[in-house]
Amino acid sequence: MDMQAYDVKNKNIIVFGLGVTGISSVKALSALGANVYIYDANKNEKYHKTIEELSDSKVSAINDLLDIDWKNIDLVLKSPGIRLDQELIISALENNIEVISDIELAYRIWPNISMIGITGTNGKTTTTSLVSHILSCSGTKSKVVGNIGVGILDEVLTNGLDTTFVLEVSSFQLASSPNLKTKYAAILNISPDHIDWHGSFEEYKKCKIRLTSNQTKDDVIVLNNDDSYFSEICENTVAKIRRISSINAVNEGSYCLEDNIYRDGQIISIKRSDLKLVGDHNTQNLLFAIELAMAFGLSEDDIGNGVKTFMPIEHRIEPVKVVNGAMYYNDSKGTNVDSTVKAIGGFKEPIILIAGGYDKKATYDDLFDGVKNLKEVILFGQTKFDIEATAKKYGIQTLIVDDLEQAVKRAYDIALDKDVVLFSPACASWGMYNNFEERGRHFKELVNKL
Ligand code: UMA
Repeated sequence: MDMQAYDVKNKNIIVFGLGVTGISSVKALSALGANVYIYDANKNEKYHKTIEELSDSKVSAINDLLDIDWKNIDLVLKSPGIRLDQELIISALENNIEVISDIELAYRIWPNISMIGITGTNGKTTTTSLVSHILSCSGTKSKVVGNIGVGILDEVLTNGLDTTFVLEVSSFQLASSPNLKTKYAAILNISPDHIDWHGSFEEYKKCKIRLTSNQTKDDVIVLNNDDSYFSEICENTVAKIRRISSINAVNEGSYCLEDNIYRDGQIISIKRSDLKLVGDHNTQNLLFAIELAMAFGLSEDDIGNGVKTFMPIEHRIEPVKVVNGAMYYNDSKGTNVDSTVKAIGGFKEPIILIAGGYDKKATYDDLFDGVKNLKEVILFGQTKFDIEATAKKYGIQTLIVDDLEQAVKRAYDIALDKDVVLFSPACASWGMYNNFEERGRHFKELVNKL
């Protein structure tokens, strides 16, 4: 059943949360003629600055929840991180006002939008970037959106409906996306994550599976044959199932044996080694990208060109090398605490973190608070003692060294199979290097010599 396009013109919409999602949504909705009301629980300096920047748009800020006249509100658009038990959401539901995600709203406004949806516990960002890159290489206008850090609404407005949006979608976003449907979708894998937010693994899993539950038999879902929840997802979809495996031969899908890739039992011209990213998980990401791109209608040659030219972004969680089973990553662009927090958050494996650098008088609690997989933090540079003192408060093991060379040597000495060695300094490079690029290149040189 085709959905009727939803017109937001003159609708009164509350945008709850003013981060990446909120800002993109406010810009787009006011451009589309909606009356936008902004609410954010944290009215800090950044909030006031953003409100000021948005003051040209048709928006008003809500200072107190009691000021909301629910009779006049048509919709609440919720930022993904916000939990469903927040007072504003409860009040909205009591007043029979729907609370949805920005992605759901994009789908309602533009039901015929060309979208490829990708979810899963791990590998979303790489697969999303790879698919978009393959599409672009083949001459298809394409843009990454969603959990990859890009609010969808403003992107659709600025890029237009001749674009294919490759959507990285999180469980938080799916929790508030009851009707969302993409013609092509992939669920990469499911393992326990964000249980605190969802309340249970069952809920989390249900949200992930939702990416395919609205699909019809004309749509395509790519699934991981090696994943524990493969059968359960199959039971919950009517879409055409394509599968991938990095372990076994599969029919109706793609698999990889050594360097060869087979699709529907036939060897194809794309090789595993055409992709410059290492690791088993990236073999799966590659197979997913191939299946999605094929379903989308691209040729093997076009896909092969895209795969060969896909470059991990230099210095941003850039895979460098596997040494004795441990994976080394260069995240020299992690020049502040937040950026390093994000890099750490990207791994479930035990992490040996190399950090430290120029002193910007930051506080380091966020690096360690609630983090359970830091095996050791190796520190150098001006900030080494400050970071060490903070790590100690959280019971995390540290070691101080003189420079990056010693740090890499120490990491090499203690790293075990499947560990991650992450160089993400949380500080600027100044004082020891001219810039983060030079620092990152030095790290890679040292690792490549191991
Ligand atoms: N806020 C409230 N009340 C609350 C909680 C938050 O008012 O109870 C306000 C905060 O003050 C803040 C805003 O809401 O101003 C933040 O909203 P948000 O946490 O949803 O963050 P955004 O900046 O909008 O970023 C979100 C995603 N963040 C989360 O899901 C936590 C980004 O994914 C995503 O890239 C972006 O939307 C665009 O889609 C990040 C993430 O960590 C990378 N995702 C998780 C993951 O990948 O594991 C799911």
